[in-house]
Amino acid sequence: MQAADDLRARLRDARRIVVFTGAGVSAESGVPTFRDAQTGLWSRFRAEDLATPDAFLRDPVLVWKWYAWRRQLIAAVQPNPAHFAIAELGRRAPVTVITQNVDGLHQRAGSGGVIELHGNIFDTRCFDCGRPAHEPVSENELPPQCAHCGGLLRPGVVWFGESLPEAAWRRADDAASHADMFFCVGTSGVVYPAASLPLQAGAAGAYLVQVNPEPTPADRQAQLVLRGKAGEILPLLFAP
Ligand code: BJW
Ligand code: ZN
Repeated sequence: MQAADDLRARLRDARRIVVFTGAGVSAESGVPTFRDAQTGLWSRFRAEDLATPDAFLRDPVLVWKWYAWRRQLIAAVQPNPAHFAIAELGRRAPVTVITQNVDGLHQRAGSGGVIELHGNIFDTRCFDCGRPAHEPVSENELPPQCAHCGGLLRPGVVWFGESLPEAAWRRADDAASHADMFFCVGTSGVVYPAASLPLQAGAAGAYLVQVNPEPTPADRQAQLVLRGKAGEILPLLFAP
């Protein structure tokens, strides 16, 4: 109770709040996480077979089938109470949402200015010339081709070994180093450079809050570790 009151007071006084999210924030919407032992995507598929440029060049149809399946799944789900609580906090307070998620659920819940570190699964661009493609990708004509250069089209996400979008990374880096409160929600904290943001915010003096049912490497740096589901904890934490 004391901790909850203390947190509410900090939230009221905070001038720069960052909410940094990972796959766990969308788990309660029905989007599989990556690394959860039973339900995570990597328990059924190997990351290196699907989420690297080499994997794509080796078998673009296989990779596209995986993304087409996930696009369909994500289009059919709804934001959950965690997304809505974050959007609601953003209407009352100076919040920057930084997400590793590619599902667009924060935006659908009403958050503005969301920084997408790993792209968006619904974007498509050319692997060769980089131009965006706006036509829907048909599952019957895989792999899709670029109308400009004939190269292969790819999903607009960041794979292992690729750099993060420069502008998004700059904004995230700036927000983390100037935050006075930093909420780290539903991420295993093992994928870099994203995983460095909470550590960087903590080192710069932010009050670091960790929300996750499981332990994570960033727990040691956190002032407050809340073990539980984002969809249950955030609506309580961010209630007006
Ligand atoms: C709940 C919950 C509930 C469940 N409520 N919580 C050593 C040092 C630094 C870097 C490296 C290194 N070795 C290798 C690297 C590079 C690599 C990396 O970090 N690898 C590590 C795995 C070791 N990083 C990169 O390659 C990045 N680029 C880069 O470094 O560029 C520089 C460079 C250039 C050239 C060569 C080398 C370097 C790019 C990383 C791109 C990540 N891409 C993915 C796929 C996106 C596309 C797609 O969706 O298909 O991004 S991988 C995947 O992991 C996805 C996620 O955004 C990301 C993070 O996962 P996240 O969100 O944390 O999910 P999970 O599943 O891991 O965790 C879920 C959590 O939720 C768990 O903790 C649960 O407990 C919790 N949870 N239910 C709250 N209800
Ligand atoms: Zn092209």
